[in-house]
Amino acid sequence: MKLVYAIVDNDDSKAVSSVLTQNGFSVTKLASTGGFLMSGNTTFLICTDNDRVDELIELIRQHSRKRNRIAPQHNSYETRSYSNAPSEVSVGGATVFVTDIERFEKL
Ligand code: 2BA
Repeated sequence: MKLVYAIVDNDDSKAVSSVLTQNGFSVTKLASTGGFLMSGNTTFLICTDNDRVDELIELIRQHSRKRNRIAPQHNSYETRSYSNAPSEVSVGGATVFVTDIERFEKL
């Protein structure tokens, strides 16, 4: 079994949640915050059989859009520099981590 973590934009969270549930995946949603933009995103935890991981990732890919967001201004203490200019970063579709599950139990 695998545990998949998928970080998606909040605006895609409902669509991702619906399609995964409709396709028989069990899903836990966590409210999370990106360390760079410091804005909310959604982290999905999905435990599934090895042979469904590719299908799962494809469903997430199809329902997670790439977006441009304005990054906050960052101070650099090392160089004592400060940027006033807002800059854009590309966010998503989704950031996905796949990990092994050593043991899975429902008690
Ligand atoms: P954030 O940390 O808020 O990052 C939002 C976007 O800002 C990133 O999009 C990336 O384009 C940019 N970015 C992030 N860190 C940066 C940095 N140090 N310098 C310049 N630009 C930076 P994505 O890569 O699509 O990531 C979306 C969200 O997924 C992230 O939100 C974070 O919550 C999560 N994430 C991405 N990569 C991760 C990783 N290696 N480990 C843990 N979480 C990750």
